[in-house]
This record gives sequence, structure tokens and C-alpha cells, in this order.
Amino acid sequence: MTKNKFIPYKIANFSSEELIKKSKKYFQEINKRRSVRDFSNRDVPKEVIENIIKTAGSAPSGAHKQPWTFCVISDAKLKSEIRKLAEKEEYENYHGRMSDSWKADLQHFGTDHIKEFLEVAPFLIVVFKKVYDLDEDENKSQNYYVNESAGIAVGFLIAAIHQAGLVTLTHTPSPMKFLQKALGRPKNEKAFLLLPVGYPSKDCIVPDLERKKLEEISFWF
Ligand code: IYR
Repeated sequence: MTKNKFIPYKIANFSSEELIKKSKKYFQEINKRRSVRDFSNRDVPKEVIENIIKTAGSAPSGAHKQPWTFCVISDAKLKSEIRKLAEKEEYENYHGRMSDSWKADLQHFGTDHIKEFLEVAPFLIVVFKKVYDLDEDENKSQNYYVNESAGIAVGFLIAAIHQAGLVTLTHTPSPMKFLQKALGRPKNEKAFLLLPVGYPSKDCIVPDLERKKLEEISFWF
């Protein structure tokens, strides 16, 4: 064992009953989360966005490299620019790049290449994964399990957005290369996901979906 510094770690010692109650309550709350495409333009305090990003940044990562960057966009001109670039790619997706079966799978969601939420939502968060690290002298160093780490961080982010009382969508305008350019991010950062964040619109609707049952998603040995 190396002589790295370790510090004591203590969490509350809940009883079985309390564990059941707390886990059930959390499930019931998080189970209300839905991906939303109809946003209100109502403003959201910047501090909320800071807090949800701090939550995402608390996610575990390979060798604690924290291989992520969160770019927050509220500037109307930049949001319009991103919408324009995203819709250009999405147009190509919906008019040729996506397979017929993919389009059929999406029919239930009523999606198309029009991405109004990119201008309406008060904040867009673009999550970049750091494929490798770069120091000031452009020396490269390795990151590990980058997709897993960034994915977990986004999971934390989505849960925090819901818990705060706001909504989001895990949007993947693909290819996403235009985001690295539009936001002037360095070459070691690749756009991972784009999440509009805000309140839902007054008349927001979501598809009538069912989640898989516990028996379908878990096997116990
Ligand atoms: N990126 C496209 C298509 C799309 C793909 C999947 I998989 C979805 O779950 C939803 C949409 C779009 O955003 O419209």
C-alpha cells in the first residue's frame, strides 16, 4: 500500500427502515422526471446552474481525472447560432442520415429537425468530455474511462436539474463537432451532450411512456 493521504469518511448510520423509506422517496421523486422539449423562456437564477454543475462535478471518474467541462450558454445570439448549426446537422439526419427503422423508433416522440428549445430555454449546458488532458505547454496526459465518467456526471446533472424543480433534455445534435468550434474549446475536448435547462412551457406535453418493470431490468443471483 502506498503512503497516500487518506482521511476518515463517515456518513449517517441509518436503520433498515430509514434506508427503505429514503430510497423509496428518492425513487418516487426521480421517477417524475421526463425529457422535455417544450421550454418556457422564464429566467432561472445563475446560482441554480452553478449548483447543478457542482453536483455533476462531484461524480466519480477514472483515476479522479474529472474529464469534463461544462459550457453554459445564456447569450441569445450564441443560442441562435447553436440552433442554426444544430438544425443544419439534424436536417441531414432526418432527411437521409438516419435509417428508416431509427425514424420509425422516433415517431412516438414527434421529433424532427426543428430545435426551438435551443433558443427558448434560458440556459444551454454543453458537456464536453476531455479525451485527454493538456497542460499549458500542450503536453498530453491520459484520462481513463472518459465516456463512463462523463456519462455518470451527466446522470448527476440530470438528477440535480430535476431535483431543483427544472427540466432538461439530453440532446445529441450529431455530429457535434460544430459545438467545439462555436465555443472555442481546445482540441482535447469533444462535445458529449447538449442540455437545455429551464422551466417547462405552460402547455408542455410529453409522450405517454412506460418504464420497464424491475423484473425486466434486474436479475438477482
Ligand atoms: N438527435 C436527433 C434524433 C434523436 C435521436 C434519438 I436516439 C432520440 O431519442 C431523440 C432524437 C434529435 O435530437 O432530434
